[in-house]
Amino acid sequence: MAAQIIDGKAIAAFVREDIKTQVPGLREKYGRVPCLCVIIVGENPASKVYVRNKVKATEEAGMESRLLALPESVSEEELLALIGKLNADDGVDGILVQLPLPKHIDEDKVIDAISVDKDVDGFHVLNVGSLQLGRHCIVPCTPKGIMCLLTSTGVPLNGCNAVVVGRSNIVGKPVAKLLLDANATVTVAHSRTADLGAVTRRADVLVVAVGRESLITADMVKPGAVVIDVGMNRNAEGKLCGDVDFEGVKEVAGWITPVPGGVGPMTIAMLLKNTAECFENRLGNCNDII
Ligand code: BQF
Repeated sequence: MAAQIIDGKAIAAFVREDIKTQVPGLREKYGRVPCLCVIIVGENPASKVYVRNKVKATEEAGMESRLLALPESVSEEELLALIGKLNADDGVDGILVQLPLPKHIDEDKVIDAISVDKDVDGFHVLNVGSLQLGRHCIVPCTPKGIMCLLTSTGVPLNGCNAVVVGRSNIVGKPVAKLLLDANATVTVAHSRTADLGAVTRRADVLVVAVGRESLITADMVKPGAVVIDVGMNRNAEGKLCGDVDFEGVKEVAGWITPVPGGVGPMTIAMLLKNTAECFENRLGNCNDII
């Protein structure tokens, strides 16, 4: 029997609608709506699309967005100075620097310059540390969206074998921690894993975030498994595709996310959630002092 398709686009639309209904209440309570500031450096076409998606979603939810587009030639000092200004701006609740940055700019330095309470991406070293320690933190958007998609299937994570393929700081490592928190037995596989198929075939839940087209084929998937495809690749025909051979794997898996329309839309929806969360964290605390 063919897999059920996890409709990330529909679930994301539901989350976005839910946030939209909450925004008037926030305006009532705090006198303004959450404000997300998105910084893009240079002309990377994919980054431009992602940034446009983020700004559009923010505004459709009734929140404020500010887009700051800087030339490729901007210096690290100038970028850090801008972030310093936004940190000090009480009207800004979330700051997002679209990655990747040009090679002459140190990404770690830039991310850690963002005030931790405005770090909507959850990439700041203190957010990463807090996530690993199980403390309160902003959870990175893509891992948070993946957990939301897994919950939507109703498949229990408690005691399951979860395999994460990919060990990036943005997806692999944080999603492994979230799965561990959900009581899955977690294996992290990567480019040096010996016999990847033998590892992935044991997975009840398989999350693939590598960036290689058709890395995961039907023979590598356990019948009935939940397969989450985080890949964003362009194939030979220029079409968007994931890391999973969707046509083959959907005949074996129990559940599968498509690309596009799977994890991607959830990343955007979770960004809106994180923006509202940063807003409430900041303004809620501020009211306590007054
Ligand atoms: C969809 C991203 C790799 C590297 C850096 C919807 C997005 C993508 C796809 C999107 C992504 C991927 C983003 C779909 C933001 C997700 O309909 O399938 C939305 O905008 N994303 C990013 O900001 O940086 C990335 C992937």
